[in-house]
Amino acid sequence: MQRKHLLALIAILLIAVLALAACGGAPATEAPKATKAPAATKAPKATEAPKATEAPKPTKAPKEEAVKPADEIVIYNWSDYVAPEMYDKFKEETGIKVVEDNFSSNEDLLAKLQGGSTGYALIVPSDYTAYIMIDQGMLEELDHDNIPNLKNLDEQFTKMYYDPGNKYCVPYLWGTTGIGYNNQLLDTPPTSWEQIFKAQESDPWYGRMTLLDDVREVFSAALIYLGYDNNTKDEAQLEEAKQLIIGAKKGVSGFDSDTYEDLVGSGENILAHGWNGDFLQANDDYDGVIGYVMPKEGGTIWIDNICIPKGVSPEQKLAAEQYINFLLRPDVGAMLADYTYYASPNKAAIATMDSDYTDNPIIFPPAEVRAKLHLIKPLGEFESVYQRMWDEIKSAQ
Ligand code: SPD
Repeated sequence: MQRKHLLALIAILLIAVLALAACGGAPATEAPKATKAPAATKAPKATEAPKATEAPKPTKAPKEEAVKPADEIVIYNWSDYVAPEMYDKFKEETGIKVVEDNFSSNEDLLAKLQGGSTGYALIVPSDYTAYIMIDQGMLEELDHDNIPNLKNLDEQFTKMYYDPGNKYCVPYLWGTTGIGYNNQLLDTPPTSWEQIFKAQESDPWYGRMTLLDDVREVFSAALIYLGYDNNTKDEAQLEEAKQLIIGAKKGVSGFDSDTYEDLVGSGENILAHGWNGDFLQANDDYDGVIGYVMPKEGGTIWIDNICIPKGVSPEQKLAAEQYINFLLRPDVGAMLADYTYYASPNKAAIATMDSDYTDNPIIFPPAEVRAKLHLIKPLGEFESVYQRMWDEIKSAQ
């Protein structure tokens, strides 16, 4: 090949190599793949919330502020139904002051509560009234964790028909209703309701006796005397009892549930329809001149209960439960029973008491007397018939 042809061939080859280099193909200059998005612009998955707005993980609920007991509560109670030092003792031990207000009958208590807010943290209804209140949703449920001394109750008081299991109430004291008399002014104790309902002007007690100011108690005495059920719904029987009571009014100085025992003790009166413990208690002031009998026809037996009305604040409820627990202590239960002379449902308290109390047949009636005692029962709508007749008795001349 001629030298000029060789040079031309080299020149062509050189141009071809340069042209190929200009069209790419070498790895060092590889362009980024078009489908590969840069990490920085990667879109978040649709279900993945951006970190900044992510909801906080649920943490433990904040601890509930512990309820502190109220520093003062008001109890609505029967009169002379507490040992006065009990309130002082409770205040010393807990700092909680108990203030007492009084009622004279279950009907007054019920009406007051039905009338609306009262400010009471504790009330003391009898069995049949506790039943009505529970039935009408008027009571708070008790927190048994705050009342460990419930274990001191005699078992029978945990099974009462009106509140099995003590869900709402705790039995406070129990007793009977009969006749008290002044043993200095009467040679022989009364034996029958007849002496009240059929008193003659010639009887020394005529005009010197009282009947309880209590519709169901007075009707019970009259119905039992007549030989009827003291919870009768028979209007003819009730009418007969009503006439009997109206007929007795002339010989009765009044209807009284608060001072009758003092009137007998002082000698102003000779007889009174009343509650066993009230007469025994008054004897401490009147040198034992008051006797008490259960008439041969029988009488009533009742259980009073301590309960918390609906609508109290959590602080008041706790203070009230602490008071109930205090009451159920053996020493405090004994103090209550010893002062009031009523029968205690607190077995642990009774175990600490002496035989003056435990063997007293007026406080704990023997079987033959128990057999003649009747509970007052709730009567539902029919209660209004008793109330109407009671109003007629009160207004009769
Ligand atoms: N002084 C206290 C009297 C308590 C009487 N409560 C009982 C009433 C039953 N009907």
